[in-house]
Amino acid sequence: MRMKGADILCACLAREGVDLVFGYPGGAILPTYDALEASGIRHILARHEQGAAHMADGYSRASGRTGVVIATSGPGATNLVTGLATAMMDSVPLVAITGQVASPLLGSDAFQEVDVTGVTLPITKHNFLVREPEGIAPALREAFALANAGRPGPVLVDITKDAQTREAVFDWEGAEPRRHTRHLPPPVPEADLARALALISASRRPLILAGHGVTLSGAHRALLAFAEKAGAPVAATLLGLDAFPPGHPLYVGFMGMHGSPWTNQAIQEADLLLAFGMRFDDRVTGDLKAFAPYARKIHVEVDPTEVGKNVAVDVALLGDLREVLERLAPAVPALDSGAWLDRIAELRAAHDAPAWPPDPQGEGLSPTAVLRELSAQAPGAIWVTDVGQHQMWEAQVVPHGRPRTLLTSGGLGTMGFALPAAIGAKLACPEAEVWVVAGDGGTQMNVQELMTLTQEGLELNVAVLNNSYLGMVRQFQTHFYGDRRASVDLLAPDFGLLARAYGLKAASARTLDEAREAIREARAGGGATLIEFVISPEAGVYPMVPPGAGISATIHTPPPTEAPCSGSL
Ligand SMILES: Cc1ncc(C[n+]2csc(CCOP(=O)(O)OP(=O)(O)O)c2C)c(N)n1
Repeated sequence: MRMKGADILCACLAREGVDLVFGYPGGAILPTYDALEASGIRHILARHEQGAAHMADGYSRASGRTGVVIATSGPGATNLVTGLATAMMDSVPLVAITGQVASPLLGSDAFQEVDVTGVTLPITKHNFLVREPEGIAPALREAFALANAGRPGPVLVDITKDAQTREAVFDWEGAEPRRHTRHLPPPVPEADLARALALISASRRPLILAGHGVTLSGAHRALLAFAEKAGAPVAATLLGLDAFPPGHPLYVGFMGMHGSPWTNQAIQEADLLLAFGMRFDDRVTGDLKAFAPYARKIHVEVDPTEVGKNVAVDVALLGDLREVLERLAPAVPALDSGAWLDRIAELRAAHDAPAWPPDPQGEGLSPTAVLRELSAQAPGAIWVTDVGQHQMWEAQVVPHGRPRTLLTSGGLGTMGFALPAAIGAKLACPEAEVWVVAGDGGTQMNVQELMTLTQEGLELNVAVLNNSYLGMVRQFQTHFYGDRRASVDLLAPDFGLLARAYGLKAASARTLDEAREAIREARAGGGATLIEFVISPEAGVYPMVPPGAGISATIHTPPPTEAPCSGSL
């Protein structure tokens, strides 16, 4: 059947099961927008293409489905860049569709022309420039397959305007994807599994390091079964915090730069690390030379380029984590790890009383007390955090553990991520309670998406932890730049007025009682609420392993020079 390229594109989206896309129109993508209108696919109009990309990302992280974002050529497409890089670093499956100038104009510096495939080459798994309507269905099908094959990630399809308007035969079957199979590792050989099992059987102090791969491969149950059978404790990266039930006796805790000291110490004392779907990011390992000196290492990873990249491993099992764990679990022995679990309990007891992390020093409302209150009132929520101190306090304080309930930009650390990603998450899971946790800095980065939230009638709540600083940067300056505070005093608008201007309800809290009440009222419903929590400006996130240092250099408290409350604006 002959159809316009834009209609072919919409037909492909429908066949891929897409019923919701995010985007922002413009000249070079107008034929597609026109076709979308008639297609029945719901379109969420963001206020900025970066917001649209994070929405598609949040939608994908919350649901496991492929997020789709659409933008026009030139500035529309370049505005996607941060969103694509964010998804790339955290292995989130996205398909981005951009309009391109008409093919006769390509390379002529035409109005709104940018070499988008060139720009996005390093921040996508793959990208396509499509100049013919016949190329749309094969590129789209390939894009969806690639976005999800092996290690997931973003794929971009740039389509010239004339390819969208000209006609071609729509041949879905003939466009079956082929190339993506190259991205799938073959099944893990039995011999490799046997080598891993031999190392596991010989271990007395094993430690599982759970990363984002647990969620991406749907391996939560397989991980629990494996850990319980082996009697192996589990530590989590930031993106692995929702990989394992936090109340479980085998759960050790959050590892890395702001992780719990006993978790980091357990890594140092382990004789075997089982790295499951994590990539030894520098925020997790610190100084590689000092990292886990006594441990043999088994790495289960779907992306071959990650193996041996940062940390040399003894056995690499290349494949889908869930499959590997399901094959390993029946054969794994119950380890004699009782003394090791006692040792971890001892390490924990040294830090865990009365509550960990301790409330930060400084006058005023404590951010960790606010987050404790939030998680007590909203225990089943999806948490979408921005980047900065608040992100780390949230990771330390709020128990996660149900899959896809902590959405955060771990790899790229993108400020401005949380609000749009939460909009995507709420659209993916309309029944879920969704909370944004952001700083005053990050909130101002994509604040315009509050209007998208209101236009779509979404009920989600935004917690702004306002310390009048770019707090995390200020903390680094305190420790590593002699407390010289260059460009971190941040004037914020009146968040209450701003929220109301965007159609939200608003509250401000300076005491814990006010915080409690504001959270209660926000949860009572009747519309989205933005709550500003005016927190102690000087509060720091501790412990902190300095960048590039080993855990012996961990900083537990602010230096004596850190003046209380001097930075209030
Ligand atoms: C887009 C972007 N720009 C800059 C940074 C560097 N950065 C990391 S944390 C941070 C401060 C964040 O301040 P705020 O949003 O107020 O949160 P807080 O740390 O105070 O909780 C900055 C500037 C970043 N991560 N992302």
